[in-house]
Amino acid sequence: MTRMQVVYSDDGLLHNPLNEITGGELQAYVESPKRLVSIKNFIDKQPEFQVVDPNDYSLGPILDVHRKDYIEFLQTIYHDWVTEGFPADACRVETFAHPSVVGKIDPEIVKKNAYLKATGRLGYYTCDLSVCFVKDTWRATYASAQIAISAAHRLTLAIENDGDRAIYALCRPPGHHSSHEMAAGYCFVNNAAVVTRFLQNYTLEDMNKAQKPYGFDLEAIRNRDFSVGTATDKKKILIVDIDYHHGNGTQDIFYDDPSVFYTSLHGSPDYPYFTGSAEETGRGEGVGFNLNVPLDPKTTTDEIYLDKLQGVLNNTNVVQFNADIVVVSMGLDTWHEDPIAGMKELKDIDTYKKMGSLIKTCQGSKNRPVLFVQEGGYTIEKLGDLAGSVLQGYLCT
Ligand code: OKS
Ligand code: ZN
Repeated sequence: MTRMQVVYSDDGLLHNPLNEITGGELQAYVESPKRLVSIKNFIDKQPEFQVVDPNDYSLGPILDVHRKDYIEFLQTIYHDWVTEGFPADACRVETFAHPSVVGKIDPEIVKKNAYLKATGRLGYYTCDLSVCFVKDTWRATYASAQIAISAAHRLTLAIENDGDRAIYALCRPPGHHSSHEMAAGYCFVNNAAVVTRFLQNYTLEDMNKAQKPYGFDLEAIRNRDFSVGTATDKKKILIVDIDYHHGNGTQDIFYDDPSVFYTSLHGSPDYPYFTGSAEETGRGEGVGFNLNVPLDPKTTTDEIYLDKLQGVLNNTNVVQFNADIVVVSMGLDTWHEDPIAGMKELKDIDTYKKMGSLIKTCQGSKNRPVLFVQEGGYTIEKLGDLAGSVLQGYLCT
């Protein structure tokens, strides 16, 4: 295999908050549209990548992961915030639904209380000060998810026709911190989780039927019947999260589920602070299907990182799981120069090629389909090179 499709839309650029509160201070919003532009420019110059438009699968696949009231919140909060007289460029949380405040109260009552004010809803559904809504945040979030879903559909088609075995969803905002009813860490909809359920729930026929031309229209979406997958042979999905941060949202969504194996290598201690330890191995039927590898950001070299990644891919439980499809949460913020993250001793661009190569050869198979989903990464000028290296590493192996 020598080429790869890249699903992309300019709608991802529409989410452009001015700033966030980090380290106690107002700073420029790190998860900027420039990230997408940088990767897209790089991809456009490489002949092996073919950029394609997304299609529209409406809210059906998104609602297989996220609660309906949460998705409605994402669609309406900015408007309600502005209507209440708050500033148009800074729709974000200020009061949190901490367990000590709400833990003993019937959740339905808590939600009813939260709904009385926009600030209450922000506290209920969001989790930190990196989350900021602007006028078109929902539009960009919707595009991001549709890009990922479109990539899953294209990959499924290709598998059926003996075509490409990998595809790249070039999307933002990212997703892996977002859970069923929570936005966090620049994430609103968990794209990796949505494609995982889409691949499990939808037959190729379901996907073909659900597919409409992309053209975002909020009212049309509100009035549409949402598709439902009818697959009976639930595929086993391995999620490999190589973003610098722990994907707490993805872990949470699949924590009880033995049909999805979530594994993550991440810097620790660091954001999201409360999750990501090796002791988190799953719950109930999901025990043994969650694997966290926390790494020291100061001492993890290129060599150590690759060794740990290989260890994850060859882990006994992962090998035994024998996934049908691999979803890679591809963050690029492990790079040593990353302004908010970075393994300080991870400095060799070839390491990213080798990551792609390891993902291809994982578990002795060169043929397991792989869906790369873009997550974090903030060294704007370097992002194209980093993303391209992982993908080229995959292609050249
Ligand atoms: C707030 C930082 C919050 C988000 C950091 C993580 C974003 C990311 N000061 N996740 O993968 O890249
Ligand atoms: Zn990250």
